[in-house]
Amino acid sequence: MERFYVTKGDIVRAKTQAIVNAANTSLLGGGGVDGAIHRAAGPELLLECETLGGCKTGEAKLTGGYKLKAQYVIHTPGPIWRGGNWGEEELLANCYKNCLQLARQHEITTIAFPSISTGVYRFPVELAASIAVREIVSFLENDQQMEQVLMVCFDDTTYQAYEAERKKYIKA
Ligand code: AR6
Repeated sequence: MERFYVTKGDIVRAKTQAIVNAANTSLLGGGGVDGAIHRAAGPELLLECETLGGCKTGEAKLTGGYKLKAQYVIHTPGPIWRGGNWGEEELLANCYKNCLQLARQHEITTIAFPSISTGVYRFPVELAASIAVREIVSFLENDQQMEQVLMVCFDDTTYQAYEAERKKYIKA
């Protein structure tokens, strides 16, 4: 999986063509990574988001990146963790699938993801990491166009969870 990397840092500084925003269904901004992306992109991002009519959990919508280094932002509302019996795992998998599909439709070749749903939405990080890495690896196995997928983790615990999952896919 030489096209997939796990890194630690702030996603607003990512030099990829697109960055993913762990949004909410209104797409009108919030805290966490969503707040950081809107602050760094500037007010025009919110103006474009206001035209989109929100987004369902697990789906994805694309906007410009404005003042960000990234050309595009792909917004996806992750599921709120409610104990695991409310389709949370499938919804989180859909976030990764739909973001990657949308990226492919727009001929995006480099993309960075934050750890969707594991902040305010309280999705357990190890489980989230196993779902995210499985979906990214499976996408890359069937795609020749994507050159780089980055997971940008904000803290050590998150980084370790995703890196441990990534290592499971490296052939011995
Ligand atoms: N770069 C990378 N990761 C970050 C950054 C950053 N700049 N800032 C935070 N994280 P969260 P969620 C990490 O809460 O759980 C918002 O209000 C953070 O440490 O941002 O999907 C939205 O509007 C955590 O590991 O997203 C929604 O209402 C991960 O990003 C709600 O929060 C996700 O944490 C979405 O909650």
